[in-house]
Amino acid sequence: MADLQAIAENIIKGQAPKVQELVQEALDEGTPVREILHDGLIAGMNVVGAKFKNNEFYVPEVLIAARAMKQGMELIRPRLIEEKVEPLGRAAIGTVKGDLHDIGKNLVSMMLEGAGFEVVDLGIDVPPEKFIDAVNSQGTQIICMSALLTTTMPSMQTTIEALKEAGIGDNIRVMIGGAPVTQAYADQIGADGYAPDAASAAEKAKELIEEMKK
Ligand code: B1M
Repeated sequence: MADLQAIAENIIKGQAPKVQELVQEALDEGTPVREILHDGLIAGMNVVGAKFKNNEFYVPEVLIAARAMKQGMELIRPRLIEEKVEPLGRAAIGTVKGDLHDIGKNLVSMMLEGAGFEVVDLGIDVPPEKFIDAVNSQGTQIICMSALLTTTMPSMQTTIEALKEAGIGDNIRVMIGGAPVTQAYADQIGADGYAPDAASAAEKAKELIEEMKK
């Protein structure tokens, strides 16, 4: 019997080689790929997210756990595609135009992936057109914007306006975050969601996807 609990535990410990070994074993034994994903990899990242939120884990532990998850994902990705396993949702993430800070954005991206989202990472200094293009060409459902500078926060509003002008604002959800960003700012510029940290961002994205299904 594949030990999915052990996969989760080794994600939490950030033991990438052990995760790979256990995932491969589970695949060889014919464990359904959905189970490996949900009860192994995602289950582990959920714990990592909770620990990060409670300040039991800091950035390095999350990065190491996320690396272990990514290596496990590499092994199952071809099977997920083959078996047409749908992701929880499709998100595109980027640090907004003029802003080069990407550490927090990368953490959010990893937590979203860990929660079961397909994530397109658009990188840093992302202009509105690139976000629009992600929606049109990748089927993005949630646009995630990060800003670390008070001077680049207005790029979030510009992007929301550009999404509306492109006629796609109603079909997607927009989530924002970053150290200077607040819920009040999100309300002010018409963003659908705000999260103060990477673990909360994954939870908020799940909420937004649920809302969209209603
Ligand atoms: Co810059 N920098 N920086 N910097 N830098 C800050 C942000 C600053 C607060 C430092 C300071 O003055 N005390 C200040 C901003 C002041 C302001 O506007 N309020 C600042 C400045 C001024 C600058 C420059 C202008 C400096 C200069 O050149 N004169 C310049 C700007 C460059 C540019 O972007 N155009 C600059 C450059 C840089 C470096 C390149 C040197 C480097 C970035 C390297 C990189 O990212 N690859 C850097 C760094 C490292 C910082 C500090 C030290 C650390 C930022 C960080 O990574 N934090 C920062 C000071 C500080 O915070 N102590 C500072 C860790 C990270 C995990 O947290 O990004 O907040 P954070 O992400 C969190 C949450 O915010 C949230 O989740 C994450 C994890 O929990 N979150 C989201 C983030 N995005 C989210 C999106 C979501 C939801 C949640 O939904 C989509």
